[in-house]
Amino acid sequence: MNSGARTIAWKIRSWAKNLLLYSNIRKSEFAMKSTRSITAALRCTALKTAILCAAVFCAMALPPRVAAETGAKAWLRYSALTPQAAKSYERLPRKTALLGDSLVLKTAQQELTDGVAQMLGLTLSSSGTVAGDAIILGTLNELHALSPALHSPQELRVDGYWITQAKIRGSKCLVITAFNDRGVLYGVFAFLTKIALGESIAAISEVQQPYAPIRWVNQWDNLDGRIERGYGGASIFFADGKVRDDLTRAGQYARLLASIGINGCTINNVNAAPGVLEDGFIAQVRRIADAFRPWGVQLSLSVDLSSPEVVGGLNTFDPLDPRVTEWWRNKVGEIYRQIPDFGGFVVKADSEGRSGPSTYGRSHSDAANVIARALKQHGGVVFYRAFVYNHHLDWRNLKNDRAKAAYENFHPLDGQFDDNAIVQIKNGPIDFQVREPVSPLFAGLRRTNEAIELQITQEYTGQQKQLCFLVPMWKEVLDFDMRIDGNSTPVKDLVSGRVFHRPVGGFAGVANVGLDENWLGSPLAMANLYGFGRLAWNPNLSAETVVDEWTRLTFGGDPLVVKTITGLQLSSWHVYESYTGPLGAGTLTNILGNHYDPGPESSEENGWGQWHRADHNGSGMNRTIATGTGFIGQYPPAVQKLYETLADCPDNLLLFFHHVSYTYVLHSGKTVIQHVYDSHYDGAEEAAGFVAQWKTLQGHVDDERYRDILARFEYQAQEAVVWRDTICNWIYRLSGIPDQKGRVGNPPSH
Ligand code: GCV
Repeated sequence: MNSGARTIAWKIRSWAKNLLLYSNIRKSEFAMKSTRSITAALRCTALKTAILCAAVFCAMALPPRVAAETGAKAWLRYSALTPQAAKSYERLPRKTALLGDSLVLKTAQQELTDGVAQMLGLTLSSSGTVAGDAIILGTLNELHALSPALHSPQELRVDGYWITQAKIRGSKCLVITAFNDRGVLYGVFAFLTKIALGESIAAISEVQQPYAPIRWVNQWDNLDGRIERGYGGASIFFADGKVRDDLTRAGQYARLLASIGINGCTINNVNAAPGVLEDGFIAQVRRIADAFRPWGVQLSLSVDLSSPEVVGGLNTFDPLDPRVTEWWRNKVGEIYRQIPDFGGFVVKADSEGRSGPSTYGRSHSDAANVIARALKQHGGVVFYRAFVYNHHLDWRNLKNDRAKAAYENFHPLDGQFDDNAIVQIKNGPIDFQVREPVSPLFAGLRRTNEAIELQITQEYTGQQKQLCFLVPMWKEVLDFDMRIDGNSTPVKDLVSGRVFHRPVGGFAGVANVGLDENWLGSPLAMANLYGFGRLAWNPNLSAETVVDEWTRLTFGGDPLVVKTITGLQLSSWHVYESYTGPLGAGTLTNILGNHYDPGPESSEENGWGQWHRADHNGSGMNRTIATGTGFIGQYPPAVQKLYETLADCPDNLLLFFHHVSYTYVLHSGKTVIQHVYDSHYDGAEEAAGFVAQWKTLQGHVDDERYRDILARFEYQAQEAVVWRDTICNWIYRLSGIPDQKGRVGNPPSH
């Protein structure tokens, strides 16, 4: 086959592949049938010839192609700069000098050498000494030995770095220094990012410090290789009950994480298999830690509280039993012997059927502390999840409220957790819904370390099949001011430990990347992983800055591409919310099933407590102090005031806090029912608009990602209509109030 024929064959294959992708997403009978019939048709020679001719025509009509990309490199593409852009870096020293020989420093040096070679076409030699112009990589301590007069403009904290120009022993040097080796690696990534974004480094002197020490991701991987709420393929760590033989992807993942400042990764599901602590399994896990280590990513494990009994063979797992204390101490000792930089444990207890301290009438702090004490001498931490609630609540009792559970369980224990225990709190009081208020527990712990748990994997927000850029949501949460004692106390300052001067705290993101080449299943969803890392490093960054950086790094700097993709990403949360759960109703999905399709009826008449309380007259949970569940009373007074009255409560959380009639008039001037109708129709229209916007990028984005994303947008547009019609018809049936615009219940005739 000559190259022209190969190109045409490739085009046909990629059309068929695209169709398959579409059918995979939709999984509808229709799409499957079309795929099968098209595949069959392709076997017919006459048709083949016709399609080949059509393909030639189309290929000629198409704009020039951009080089193919799989998305595997994510934001670390290191694309070659144009000669003109590369010119501004021509003064870069051609040599690196490494002050130290740790694994992480060597990784930093290699990354710098690779990045500069790929982007600028320059070869950096390496040297242990500084003689002549050089890029110097090393900690501040090492640097001072070389150049005592050099002082960072700010005192560097753990993981913080300083990039500057300096004259050292008469030579012009570029210095990337930090408090610790990992900080040097972070400095290198930041430096390479500047080159990738075409930023000037001529007079660089920049200090960056992380907002909080804890910047971790959690993976919900099961040992059999499946991932709970994972939408990007099978586990990169486990298969068939064992750690995978090939851990290449684990190392690549650690590199991605390090590039955005993430320093820890919990590798297994919080619904933990006790088997992870069995003798023999630790030796397997050690191989994953080895893959993480060059990138400064600490490995941690989710553990089940019953492990002393199930794995250890004791007849109890009572956290106050001395045999249990001893068991944890020995087990932790064994782990650190094999994994000296082990990070610690994550615990989900007494929640959704997991075992917990309630079995013995003990408290969550008793359970956390027995593990924390075992970890303490090794420098490890335990994350104890506040996601504890009764999923057998009596739905008939209007005073019952799942939202109250985290505060009720943990606020009374404030001050009773050890200093290396961290209470990990989901951003909202329910469960990663498309919109929730912030969890009041953030303000309810003054003498306890906290971390915020954000969900990168889009469980309730479109499962990566639909676009939902979550950074704007996370920004609202992190910036939300709790007004504790009348002072400015935003959530970001509470979780980072700044408000109450806690020794440790920060951010945990549920990531769930998988073996799919592009990690999360969808190229655009990677903006959420990137955004999580960037906000964990600096929650003061704006959503606009984050998405602009991510887009340029992931797709290049074509102005049309940047404008279009940033626009799509920034509008996507609002659009998704408008057709899946406006006015704070929560994601009105099938909560007993896939958490994806519309299923408003599944929320009611069961004990899970994700109730919306919609009936014939109105909708919403009454959580007021005056007449409702009293949930609002868990907030500090200024926040109570914001939500307690209908007059003050913002429209976008109205149904979370209040039960109102369908004819209640919102601040916007619309009735609740008309808002619900309009919001769904507007949202579906905007989702359809995503397709048209994306199509303007044909030829500006490589074909692979262009087609993949186009198929996803086309699918999303259809799903938005399904959501719109399901929810609007459901609420119309309930309320009997027609849509003023005559759309609901009257589909346009074809
Ligand atoms: C890992 C929700 C999810 C579960 C998840 C749980 C949790 O209920 O649907 O899949 O379990 O949260 O965060 O523990």
